[in-house]
Amino acid sequence: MKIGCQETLLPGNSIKEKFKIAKEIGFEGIEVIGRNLLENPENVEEYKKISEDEGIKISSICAGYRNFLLEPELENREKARKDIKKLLEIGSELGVVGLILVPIFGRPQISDLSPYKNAFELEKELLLFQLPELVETAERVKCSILLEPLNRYETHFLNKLEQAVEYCEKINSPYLRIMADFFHMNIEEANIYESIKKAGKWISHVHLADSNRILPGMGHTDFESGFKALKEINFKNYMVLECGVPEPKSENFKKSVKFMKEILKKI
Ligand code: LER
Ligand code: MN
Repeated sequence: MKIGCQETLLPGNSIKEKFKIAKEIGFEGIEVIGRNLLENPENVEEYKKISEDEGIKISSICAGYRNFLLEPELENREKARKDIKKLLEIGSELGVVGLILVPIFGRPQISDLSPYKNAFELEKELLLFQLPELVETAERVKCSILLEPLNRYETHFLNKLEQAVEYCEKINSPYLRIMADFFHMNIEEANIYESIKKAGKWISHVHLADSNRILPGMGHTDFESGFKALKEINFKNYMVLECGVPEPKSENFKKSVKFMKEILKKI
């Protein structure tokens, strides 16, 4: 298991400086923000070069597409699919594990057609209808789509790992996977250890934050049982920090990495 960090959390005034600092702290990967790359594709080469020069990999792309797959307007869904495909291509050039995908934030936007079908049932069908086209690109460019369940205050749609598993099983592609976020799991899963074990076959990426969404070790999440489950499913990919970082940042990052490495040694 490799520990990484989202680029936006890192101190430093340039991409190069951020990568240098990340390396110095002891991170093994950096998650980049999709929107920057989508809007400035000329930066892809720069990221690649800096990553090679500084000896630290780009682990993943976080979101970046400008619309959502479950919007009611055809035009907006088409825009979302176009951006997602472009980001998968960028991800492939950068050699990342995958692109994180949230099908929709907030409440349903499409109409409820009860008693025929409610909005949630229609959304499930709408997602399944669009996934094959996206998975085809993911397979071609060899960059996974990483479905991310979020807590109930951020989305009504995918809240638990087992809900994401449903789509992975139906589509059954090595390039449609799940990312498990400790912050969301801490709110939604009854037992993080059991949930990770059950979804194990599909988990390709992890986000890290403690119960209060600051650095692991600064809240009350039980990382030991979660990391143990990840070890038991033979998870070898990145666990990336997505959380607040209290000052002094570099010092607290190091403390948190030490805290996690000690757990990893123990399990
Ligand atoms: C949002 O809370 C989150 O966890 C992000 O990773 C969404 O892409
Ligand atoms: Mn997350």
